[in-house]
Amino acid sequence: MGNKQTIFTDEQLDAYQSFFNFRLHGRYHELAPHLVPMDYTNDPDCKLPLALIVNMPELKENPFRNRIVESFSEDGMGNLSFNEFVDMFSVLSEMAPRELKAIYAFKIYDFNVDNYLCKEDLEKTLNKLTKEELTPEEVELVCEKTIEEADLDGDNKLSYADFENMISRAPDFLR
Ligand SMILES: [Ca+2]
Ligand SMILES: [Ca+2]
Repeated sequence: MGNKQTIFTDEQLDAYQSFFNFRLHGRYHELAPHLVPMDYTNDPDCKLPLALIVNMPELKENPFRNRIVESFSEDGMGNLSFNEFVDMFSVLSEMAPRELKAIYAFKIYDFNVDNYLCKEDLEKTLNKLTKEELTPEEVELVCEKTIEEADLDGDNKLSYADFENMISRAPDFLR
């Protein structure tokens, strides 16, 4: 339909994407020149370990750096192929759609990877966000309140649907 509101034309977006990938390939290669080939035309089977990636300047200061990398890693260990590396930077970029950011925020906060945010997940999240400035009692209280308000189906944990509903009411949350 004719209601697509984009700032860029498709051609501009493609060009942007190619340039973005090209630059990222440079970054990826730079992290481990002995592991990463320059030529990616045949999609080489190559992965970089989490320890190298979390030290990149974009992630280094981020309290969720390990969880971010793990969330994009198909093997769950935090090793990233070049495609996963591109996906990660796409979601972290300002241009990423809100919906995509929400999906990955949920994955990142789901520390025990059971597809729900339980009280323990939220406590870990909050401790990281507040750099442990709150007392354990305060953290517990905030997490209990959050679940109480966002848990639509009453199972005492947040499914993605609960989470989505919660952030739609608090638009600043994803920042
Ligand atoms: Ca969980
Ligand atoms: Ca629920």
